[in-house]
Amino acid sequence: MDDAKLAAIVEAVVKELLAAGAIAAPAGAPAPSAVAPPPVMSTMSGGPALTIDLPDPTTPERRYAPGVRQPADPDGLRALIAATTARIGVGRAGPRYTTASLLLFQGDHAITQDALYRDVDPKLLSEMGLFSVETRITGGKQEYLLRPDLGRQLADEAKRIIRERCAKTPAVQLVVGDGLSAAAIEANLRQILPVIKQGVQAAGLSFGTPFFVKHCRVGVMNDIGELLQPEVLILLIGERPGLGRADSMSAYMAYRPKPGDTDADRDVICNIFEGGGTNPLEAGAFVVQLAQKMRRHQASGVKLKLAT
Ligand code: B12
Repeated sequence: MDDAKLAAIVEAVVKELLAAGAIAAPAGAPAPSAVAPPPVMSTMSGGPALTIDLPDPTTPERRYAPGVRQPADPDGLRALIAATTARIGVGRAGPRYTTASLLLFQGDHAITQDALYRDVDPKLLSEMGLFSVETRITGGKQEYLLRPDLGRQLADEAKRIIRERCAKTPAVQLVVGDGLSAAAIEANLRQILPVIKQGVQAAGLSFGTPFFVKHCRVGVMNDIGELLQPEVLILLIGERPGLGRADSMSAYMAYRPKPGDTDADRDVICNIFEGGGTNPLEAGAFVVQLAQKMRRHQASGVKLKLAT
């Protein structure tokens, strides 16, 4: 592009910005010829004006609205979008995301981060009758994310408390861990815990003293197994949140877990959440069934698969 063309473009842009009041005119400069109407402003408590010119992108109608301009096959596009929760058909502005699509992504990412960095509400834990212990993580969530190995081991103090407060050698021991989503525990625990407890007791099995582990990873099951020696150990834990989906919980289960066990010795019932996943009430019943199956075959994980 030659210099004259470039200068003309710069001049036009500056003129537009001056007209909109976005930049101040240099001293002595002539006033802009045409003054554009100001954008719609909403002022919060006398603070700086904030321009909102987009509808909320998080509503279900907006979230799944096709963003492609003039699609060749509009019905086909709608059918594709309806077939998945993945972000497809969102359209683009040149080579970039549209602003609405970018805002939606950032909003969903914020939900994910909140679920991960927040602690489970202590009121919920006391309502469910759970006392709380911690793993070897001492440096908060940041260390939890960086050191999964420490999240797989109970702190010495936790071991002492568990020994003191829990019944030993129960048929079924239930433990709840925050894992990667506090929101998942808060969304599902009230429903699933009573179903599991009643199901275990109705089957005539002893139900150990349930408790909560903060900064918890799945591997902590081995330490708990060594301490309490349950036949079946159930760990309800928050799954890694997806974008905008933070309420999904898993039940990891093992038969007579002990130090050295791996995920090959465990089973998982995953995607426990209302509205699209396994409903927590149904999941609770399924967990009890699986616990009975583990006891019957005296095995879990790959060994259980081979035995059935
Ligand atoms: C992250 C993840 C992984 C990671 C785990 C690494 C890590 N350090 O986090 C990797 C990529 C290694 C992985 C591998 C596998 N995974 Co995976 N994984 C997940 C995911 C996305 C999140 C799990 C999570 O949030 N855990 C909670 C946190 C707090 O636990 P954690 O202690 O940090 O991490 C442990 C668990 O994630 C566990 N784990 C991960 N996957 C699996 C699968 C099984 C069967 C078991 C017992 C344990 C297990 O391994 C980690 C180390 O102990 C889930 C999806 C979901 N919706 O849950 C699938 C999921 C659990 N995985 C699944 C599967 C099938 C597998 C594989 C068997 C795939 C394969 N064919 O190889 C392997 C098994 C690996 C193993 N550990 O033995 C399925 C389980 C389905 C089922 N009901 O059996 C899920 C639900 C995905 C799906 N929808 O299909 N996985």
